[in-house]
Amino acid sequence: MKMMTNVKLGTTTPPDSTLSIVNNCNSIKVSPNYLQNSDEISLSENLSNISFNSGPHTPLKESSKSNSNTLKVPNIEEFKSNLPEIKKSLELKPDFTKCPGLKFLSVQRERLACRKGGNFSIMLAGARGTGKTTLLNSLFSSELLKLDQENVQDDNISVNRFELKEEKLTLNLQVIETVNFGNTLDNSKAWESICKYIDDQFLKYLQQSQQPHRKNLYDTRIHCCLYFLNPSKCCLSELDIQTMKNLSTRVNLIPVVSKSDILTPEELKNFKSTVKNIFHEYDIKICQYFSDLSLVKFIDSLIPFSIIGSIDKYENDQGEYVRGRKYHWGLVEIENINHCDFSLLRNLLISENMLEFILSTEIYYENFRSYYLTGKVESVLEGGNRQDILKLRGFEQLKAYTNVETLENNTSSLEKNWELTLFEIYEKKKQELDEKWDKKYAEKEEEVKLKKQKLFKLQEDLRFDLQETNIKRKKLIDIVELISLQPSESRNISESSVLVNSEVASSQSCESIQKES
Ligand SMILES: Nc1nc2c(ncn2[C@@H]2O[C@H](COP(=O)(O)OP(=O)(O)O)[C@@H](O)[C@H]2O)c(=O)[nH]1
Ligand SMILES: [Mg+2]
Repeated sequence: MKMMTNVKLGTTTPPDSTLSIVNNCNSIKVSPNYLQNSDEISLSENLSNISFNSGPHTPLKESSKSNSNTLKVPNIEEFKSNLPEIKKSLELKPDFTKCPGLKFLSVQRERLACRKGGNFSIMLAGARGTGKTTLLNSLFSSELLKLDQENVQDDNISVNRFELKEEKLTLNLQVIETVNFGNTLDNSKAWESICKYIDDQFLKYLQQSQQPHRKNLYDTRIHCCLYFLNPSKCCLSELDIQTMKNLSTRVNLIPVVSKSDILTPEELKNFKSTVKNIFHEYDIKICQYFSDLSLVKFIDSLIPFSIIGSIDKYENDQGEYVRGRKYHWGLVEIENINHCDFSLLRNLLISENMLEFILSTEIYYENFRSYYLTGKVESVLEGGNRQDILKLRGFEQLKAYTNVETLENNTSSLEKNWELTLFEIYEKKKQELDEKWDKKYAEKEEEVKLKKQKLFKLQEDLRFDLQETNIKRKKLIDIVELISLQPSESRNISESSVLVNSEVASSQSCESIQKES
């Protein structure tokens, strides 16, 4: 089911603005808690708009939340008639008699931007349970993702896409979250999968832009990566340093200390200074391609941002309903800059500098593109040739690159032909060998068969001899018995004659056996 929910952003957005969220993968449930300050909730399902009015704006006591949020559906005609009349502003129309109207360029640009909408991709990198999903939900004050919901793609990366609407502007938000980062026994290469994912998005864009039709480029390049540092360790691991170093060369990196409410102010201060020192020591650059240098300095002074995430609202000492985390010792307000840097981060990312992130990504992309294409040239050309081509500029370089591509194609077709020939040779040799072995096998089999037959025959003869010998033996025993019954003199003569006969018989049988074998 495709569901669209209009949610008023409360404290961060202008009073009359609304934010609609369409999630193509999952339907979003917005808890009534988040809507306490909303004057209006409108739900549209299957493109038919139904509007609900929750009555006048009154802060709700916690105990009465569920009862007071029952929604009443008014008559639609009555509702339409009560809508304020939209007056077209005459002020916006340029008076060309007085000036060329250049000042209206920004208005035109705004209209164009609204029509086109925008894409923003944010990556949340860090170990499981560091509060990535909670921070995302807090940034947009809505339960965009459930805490246990993971739309995992390959390499343990979860990707979710949302369509956010605020007034006339549509923002296509892509959220990439690492799922099992650093959870294996050997984490030395864990950073590679994240960096590969970023490079893959650049490559996808590059390949699309090389196609003849580039009207509908699908841009999944990542504009910002929030790296979540584990607050319980209060120090950086080798993996953290390696990952951030590699990320900083590919994307606008912002390190954050999540769940900073579990640290004392002293611990947080020390952790921040440790991180700053490490960034300095390893020369890890933050948002290095921002055009506004004062902004870079500002971010540098704040990193790592201390973050507390929550979408629940509680009443504070002043009687206001604020987002925060409630403990037995008190309330932590996530939007209070004395408690954490959440508001500063949200302003930086969404409200004030989203365009800086998007524009600077073009430079990261350009670096990737140049590195990738240069690598391609290098892999084809050798030594001296390569140097010459890389020194060329403009059209000459394009021409040379085209030649390289042709060369590459030729090389690959040559390789293909060569592969085919090799395969044919291999197949032929294989067939020859098979035939040779079959012949040999048949010969050997015949030999063995003959030998077997001979052995059977020999066995048969031996058996026959044995039978003969047994018969002779029996006869001899009978003779011996007969002799033993005769008087002693005649017995001596007949015994000796029997012995002579038996010796002759046994020697004859031995000879016959030897002959046979
Ligand atoms: N104390 C505290 N807990 C938090 C904070 N943010 C998230 N959590 C809790 O940490 C747990 C993991 O959060 P989750 O957003 O799912 O982390 P993920 O795995 O990095 O996406 C959940 O129980 C959250 O309620 C925070 O700022 N402070
Ligand atoms: Mg998560």
